[in-house]
Amino acid sequence: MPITRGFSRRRPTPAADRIPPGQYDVGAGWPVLSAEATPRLDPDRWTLTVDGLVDTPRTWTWDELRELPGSHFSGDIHCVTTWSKLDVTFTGVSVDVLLDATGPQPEGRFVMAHSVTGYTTNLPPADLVDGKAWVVWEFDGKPLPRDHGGPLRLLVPHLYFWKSAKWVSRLEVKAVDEPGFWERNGYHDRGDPWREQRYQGD
Ligand SMILES: Nc1nc2c(c(=O)[nH]1)N[C@H]1C(S)=C(S)[C@@H](COP(=O)(O)O)O[C@H]1N2
Ligand SMILES: [Mo]
Repeated sequence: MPITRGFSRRRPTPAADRIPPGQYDVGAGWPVLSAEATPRLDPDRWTLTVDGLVDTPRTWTWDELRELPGSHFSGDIHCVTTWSKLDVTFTGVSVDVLLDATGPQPEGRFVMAHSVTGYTTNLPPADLVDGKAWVVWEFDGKPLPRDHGGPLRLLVPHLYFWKSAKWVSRLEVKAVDEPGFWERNGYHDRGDPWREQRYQGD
């Protein structure tokens, strides 16, 4: 039986439903987007600090970090420059583990993520807890490439990817919200891809 072209509706693939508005599937590639030169960092001298308005500020060495209970994220990431990458897997430690160990105080209603390079991005704790954010050292079962933030990057996959600070070295819990690097340069404070919160005012 002939089927009239354009008449049969293609059922949306599950993948299509996973692309937020204004985004496209970048496929197998993974663009590198860095405002700074890629640093060469030695994991053996790496530390990650959680401080500011917390009961017990802490600094983990690389080995200490790797001994914390690890977990995986499998899912999709979305860059504000309109690419989305589906079905990626990262391995690291949930930010919940780091915050539970340090005890953010009630006045600590904001977090600034700092990279060793000086890059910053601001988030409310609500976007970092309950299994929504990680610090990760592995991508698809291999060490996180340097260009993509190796040895360690923040991963906040439910927000646009600029919130996922590469070469992250510090989570600072703060009382006041201050914009990070891209937020000062016009990007949205929160950056929810499903609401297309790309720029301030969106
Ligand atoms: N330190 C640092 N982290 C960063 C950035 C950056 O320029 N410097 N860019 C952000 C932006 S805009 C995006 S889209 C992602 C890009 O990550 P990728 O290069 O691994 O794709 O990293 C985010 N984290
Ligand atoms: Mo981005």
